[in-house]
Amino acid sequence: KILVTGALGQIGTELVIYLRKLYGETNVLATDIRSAGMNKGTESGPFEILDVTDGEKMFQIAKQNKVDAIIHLAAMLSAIAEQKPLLAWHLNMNGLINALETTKELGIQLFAPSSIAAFGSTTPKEKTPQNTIQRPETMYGINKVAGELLCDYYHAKYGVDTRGVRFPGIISFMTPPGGGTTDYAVEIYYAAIERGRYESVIEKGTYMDMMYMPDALHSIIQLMEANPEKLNHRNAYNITAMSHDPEEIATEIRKHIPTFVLDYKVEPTRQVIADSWPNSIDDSTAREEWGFCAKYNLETMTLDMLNKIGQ
Ligand code: VAH
Repeated sequence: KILVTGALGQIGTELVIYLRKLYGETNVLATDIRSAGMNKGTESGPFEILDVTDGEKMFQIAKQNKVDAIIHLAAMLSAIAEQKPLLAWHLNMNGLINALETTKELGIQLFAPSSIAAFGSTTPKEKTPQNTIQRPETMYGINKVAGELLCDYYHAKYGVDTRGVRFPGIISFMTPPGGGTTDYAVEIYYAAIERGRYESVIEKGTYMDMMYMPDALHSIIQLMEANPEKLNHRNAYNITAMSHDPEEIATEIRKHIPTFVLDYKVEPTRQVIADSWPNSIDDSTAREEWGFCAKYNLETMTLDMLNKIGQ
């Protein structure tokens, strides 16, 4: 039985649907800080209100439901975290330490994602290595590096089976992203369908790693089911599918909507964050240790995004 925190978020919404198809509806307990309401995907199957900063409640829910693994997605993303850094620290770090303590007490598995945000301006920007300098300049990035270190610490000191990936920007159509710096790459597709034009908050020539949601969902399961003996890195693996700037996404969209217009209205706070992240990361370690391999590229992702949003 799997407990998902942040189940109403961009990844959580689709992960719950995916997990319920794989493992059965009653084996996936969706939780979030607010009620599901008619949120897609969670209307059928177990749901509980959980504020991940309440460690006692998290432990009780996991224990009562005899959970075997926690997939911890509840967090505050990079752009909002820069507006509310203390709240970000409280949610991102206390939420994670509660998940670590619960999985330690119950002897169960933990998936806790990191991000390309865990790298900073002094990190090599091209083909960023698995092992390299990590001095992020954002509160979210600091949370992610601290999180990686905490997850490795709980594995080394208590034997907790902690695993994680450094997610790139994730593109999807079901639930809008919540305040990330890569959100522009989701918004551009909605804008292309709804208005035929988009004003990008991220500057031309700003490259960031991206991944289509189906590849992200598959990477979580693939890592959680991987042979632990092969995992030499655990927290957290570089994974990516593509690296593009706004112009390249627009060019691909124009193959389907020739009149699409891309303008720029750069938001300095988000641009500063995007500039501090890698241009492209090297995911050869994930490929070697647990067979990660993204299926979607810009062409196939764009085709699917436009079709699904169009519907
Ligand atoms: C964000 N979507 O922008 C998240 C992610 C790599 C980006 O961490 O904060």
